[in-house]
Amino acid sequence: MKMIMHKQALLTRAEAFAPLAQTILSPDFDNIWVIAHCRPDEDCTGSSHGLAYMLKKLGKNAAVYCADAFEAKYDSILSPLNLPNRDNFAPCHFIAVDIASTELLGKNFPYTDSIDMVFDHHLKNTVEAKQKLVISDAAACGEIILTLGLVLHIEMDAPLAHCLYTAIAGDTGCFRFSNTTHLTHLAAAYLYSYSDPESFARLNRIYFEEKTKSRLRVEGYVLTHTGYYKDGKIGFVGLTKEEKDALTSRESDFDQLANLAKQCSDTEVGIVLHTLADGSHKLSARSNSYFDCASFCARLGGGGHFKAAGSTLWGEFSFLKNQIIDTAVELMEKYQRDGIA
Ligand SMILES: [Mn+2]
Repeated sequence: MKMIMHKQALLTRAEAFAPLAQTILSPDFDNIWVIAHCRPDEDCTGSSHGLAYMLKKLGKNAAVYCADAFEAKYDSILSPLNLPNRDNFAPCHFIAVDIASTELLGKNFPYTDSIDMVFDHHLKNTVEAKQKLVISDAAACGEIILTLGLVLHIEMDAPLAHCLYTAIAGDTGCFRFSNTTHLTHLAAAYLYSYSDPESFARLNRIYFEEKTKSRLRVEGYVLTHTGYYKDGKIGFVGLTKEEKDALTSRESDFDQLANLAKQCSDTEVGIVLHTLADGSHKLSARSNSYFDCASFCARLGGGGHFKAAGSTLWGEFSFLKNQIIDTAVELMEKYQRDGIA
């Protein structure tokens, strides 16, 4: 009875899925690459593999494409899916998942103009495709893929539940962020009924607790080097290529650092700038309540969500650092003038 209620609630968005589901079910729609964005996170990893697995259940040839490798922490959810390698067949159709803009397809992606379908939850999705479904109040793309599975009458099982749970837990910071809604919890409750609590607890431990020694070194650096501005409301930390190299060579150890730069109880927004191997600089901003990270990053050539946004910048590090801090301070002063901050 409870599961039926959850299923019905999860189908409240179902109408919008019909045209895309119809395309997917067409026999001509086969040999599909499901594309995850470069530098894949939990949401796009779980959503893309979950969707490819669903397509496999429909008897289709489907594989996941990603410009970058998936981290070892995903092995336990990905290997039970037994998906074919993308090099095993020539792709005819392309579905982009959790990809807000074409740059996220990765450099040298040869099929940018051939995207058939987009499933996403980023408000400003600029990927061109024949069919698009963007549900911006979905906390994770995993919620959208779950509903797609229900619309397509895909049989849920533990491997699929683990994939979609990974996606949803990932983008909500394990159900802590304010993008988490009652539908997010219903989706999780639905997925929980297809596996055991121990498995989900293990995934939570892997994604949210376990850290490598090198990651702990990076976190230690961020916590001790964050500079505070505007009465501590802005936390900023920058890591040049040299500073990063002294800590670790693993690029993934530098993901999601902006949350650490706002851990101080006075701090509204955490901002991180660090240099990537190609010489570009990655800017990330995460806020607690009123600081609009999307418009902040838009002023610096990027974009994203209200409380989580980013940009890729080119130029001299210290010049960019000053520009970023000035922009954040300017915005914070506006919030103070408006009585928001
Ligand atoms: Mn996402």
